[in-house]
Amino acid sequence: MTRHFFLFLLLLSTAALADDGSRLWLNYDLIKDAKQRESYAPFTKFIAVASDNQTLKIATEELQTGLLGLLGKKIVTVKTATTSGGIILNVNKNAPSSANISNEGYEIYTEKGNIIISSKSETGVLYGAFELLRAIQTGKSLAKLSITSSPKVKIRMLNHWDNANGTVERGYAGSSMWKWNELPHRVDPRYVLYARANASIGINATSINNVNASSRFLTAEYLEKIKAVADVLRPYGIKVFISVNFRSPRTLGGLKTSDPLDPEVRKWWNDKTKEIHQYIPDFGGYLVKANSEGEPGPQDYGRTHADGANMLAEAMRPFSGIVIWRAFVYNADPNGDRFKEGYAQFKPLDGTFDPKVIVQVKNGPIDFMPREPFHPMFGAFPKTTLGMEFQITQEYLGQSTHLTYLAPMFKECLDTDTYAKGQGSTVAKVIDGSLYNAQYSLMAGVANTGSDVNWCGHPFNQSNWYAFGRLAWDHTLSSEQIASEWIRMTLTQAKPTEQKISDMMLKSHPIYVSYTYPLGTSHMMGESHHYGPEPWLAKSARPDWTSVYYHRADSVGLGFDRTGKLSNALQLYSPEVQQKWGNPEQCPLDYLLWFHHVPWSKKLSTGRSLWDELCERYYDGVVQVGNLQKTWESLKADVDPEIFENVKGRLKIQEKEALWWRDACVLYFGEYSKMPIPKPLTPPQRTLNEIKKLVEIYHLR
Ligand code: GCV
Repeated sequence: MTRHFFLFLLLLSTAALADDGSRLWLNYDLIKDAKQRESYAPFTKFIAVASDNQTLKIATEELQTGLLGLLGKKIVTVKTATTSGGIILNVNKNAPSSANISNEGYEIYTEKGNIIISSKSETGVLYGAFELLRAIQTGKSLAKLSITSSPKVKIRMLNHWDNANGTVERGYAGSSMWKWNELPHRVDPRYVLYARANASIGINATSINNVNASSRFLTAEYLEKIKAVADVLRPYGIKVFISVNFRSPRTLGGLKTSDPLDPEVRKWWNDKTKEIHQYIPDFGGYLVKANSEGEPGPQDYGRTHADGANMLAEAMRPFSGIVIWRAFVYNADPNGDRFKEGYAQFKPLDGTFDPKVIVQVKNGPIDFMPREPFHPMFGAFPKTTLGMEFQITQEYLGQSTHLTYLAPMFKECLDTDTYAKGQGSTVAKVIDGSLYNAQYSLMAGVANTGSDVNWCGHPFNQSNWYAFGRLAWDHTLSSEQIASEWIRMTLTQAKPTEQKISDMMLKSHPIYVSYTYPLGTSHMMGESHHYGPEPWLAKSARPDWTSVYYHRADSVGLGFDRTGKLSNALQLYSPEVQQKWGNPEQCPLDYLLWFHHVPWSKKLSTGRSLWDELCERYYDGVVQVGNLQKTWESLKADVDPEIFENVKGRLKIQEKEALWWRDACVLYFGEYSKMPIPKPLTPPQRTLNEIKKLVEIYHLR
C-alpha cells in the first residue's frame, strides 16, 4: 500500500468517525459534492516542482495530502510540466521588485491550462500552496484563478505565555504544547502540525516562552531544546524568539548588576546573543517585559526602557534579529489613572529607541478588556516603531467556556481612526508601518494553544487563532469572510449551515460584552484567576487590581471620568478623537463609561436611563446566549457529532455563567443606584450574598 493511499484511508476513516478537532482547519475531509470534486480534476493532474528545497517539498506534500483528502485523488509530482492540467510551483528570485508583491507574497494564476503558484521565495510558494488549498476547501472555482497577495505586516507572531514547568499563564487548553522535558531528544510530531497551521495563515514568528520569563531559557540546556523546535519551524518560514528575563546577567552570569549601561552587562548580552546564534542562526530576537507587574528591568538601576532595549539591540546588531520591548507598564497609584501609564512612561522616549527595537503595545490602554478604546500610544509615536499585541487566549473573554469570535474586536481596534496625520490614519496604518514609513512592522497575538487534543479548548477558539493570522496578513479582510473561510474549512461547506454558524460567531462578541461589560465598563472579573464577575472587589495587593478602581460606582452614577474634570486621559488622543469620545451626549454608548461618570437616572440616546439601559443589556446578553443555544441545537444533524456535543456542553456553561455575570452586576450596582430592575425584566432569583459566595469558592485553599 503506498503511503498516500494509506493516508487517504486514514483521512477517510477519521472523517467517518467523529472529529476531535485535532486537525484544526486543515482537516482536508473529502468534498461531499462529486460534481465539485470533478470541477477540480482538470487542474490537479500533477504537481511540477523543479527544486528539492525543503520548503518546496513541504508545499508539495501539503498539496498532495490536501488534495488526496479533499478530492480522494493521489497527485503525482514531476520536475517540469510537459503537459497542461497541473500545479506548477515556481520560485522566481530574480522577479523584479514590485510594490505589490513582497518577498513573502505570491501570485496564483492559470496559464496554458496549468495553475502557477509563483513567488520570489520558497516560503511565498508555501503560502500560495495553502491559499490554493483554501480555495478548494472553501469551494471556489479554479478556472480563472487570479490571486496576488502580500502580507501587510512583516512580523506576524504568536506570543506563547508558556512556562518551563509545562504550565501556561492564562492558558485554557490544557498544559503547554512544548514538552521541555522531552526536548531535544524527542520532538513531538505536534510541532509539525503547529507549523503547518501557522504557515497556512501566514504566521512567521513565535516567541516560545512566557514574558514573565525564566532565565532558564537562556541556558545552554534550554538553547539546545529551543534549537530543536526552531529546526522544525524553519522550513515553514517561522522564526523563533525568546522572552528574556532582564536580570539574567545576574542570575545566570553571576554579575553584580544587570544595569544596561554597565560594560560587563553589555558584554554578557553580546556574548549570550552570539551563543544563541550558534544554535539558531536565524534567531528572531528577544521579547521583553520589563518593570511591569514585578518583572525586573532597567528602571531598577535608574535607567529608561530605551536604555534597556537599546542595549539588547546593540547585542543584536551583527545579526538579523530584533528586540521587541513591551509597553505594558503601570504603577500602583491609587489616585492615578492606569489608562495613562504606558503613554506617560514611553512618550518622552519617542525617537530614542534603536532602529532594531519595536515597542509592542496592547490594543487598549488597560489590559485586553472585552472592549477597550484603542491605546493612545497608537498615532502618538511618530519616531518609534510600534507593534500591536492582541490577546488570542481569552483571559477576559470567556476563557474556554464562552463562544466569543474575536475578529470583530480585533478589527474594531485596527479600523479606528487615530487622526494622527489627518483623517484615515487608522490604527492599522500605524501597525503596518505605512503611516510613518517604518522599516519593521509587527502584529503579535498571545497564543491560545495547549495540550488539549483540539489545541484550543473550546472548538470555536480555534477560529480566533485563525482570524488573528489572517488579519496579521491582511487587516482589510472582513470578519465575515474570515468566519466563512474558517467554517468551511473546519465545520461544513453547506451554505445554510455555514450562514447560521457565521451568524452565531458574528453576534458572539457583542453578546459577551452585553452580559459582562456593557456600556464601556471594564475590569470587574474575579481576582487573579480572572474568571467570573467580582465587581465588589475593593481590596487587592494593588489598587489598580481591584474592580472599584475602574467602575467608580457611587450614589451618583457609574463610570470613570477621563475628561478634564478628573484624569483627563482623553487628552492623550488627537482633537478629533477627543471630540468623538469627550462629550457624554455624543460618545458612542459602547465607550460611554470608559470616559464618563454618568448619573444613574441620566437619559441616554436609547431613551432609557443609564440604570435601565445597563439592566437591559445584562438581561439581553443572557437571552442572546439562549438564542445561540437554540441555533446550535438546530444544527445537530449538520455538524460533526463530537463537535456538536462539545459545543453544546460549553454553551450550557456559558448560559450559566452569563446569568452569574448578570445577577452579580445588576445586584451589586443596584446597591448604588437604589433603583429597581425595570419592568418587564424579572429580578434575579438570588441575593448578592449568595452570588458573592460563588466567587469565594475560587479563593479557598
Ligand atoms: C503575562 C495581564 C495578565 C498577566 C500577564 C500580563 C502581561 O496582567 O493577567 O497574566 O502576564 O497581563 O501581559 O504581561
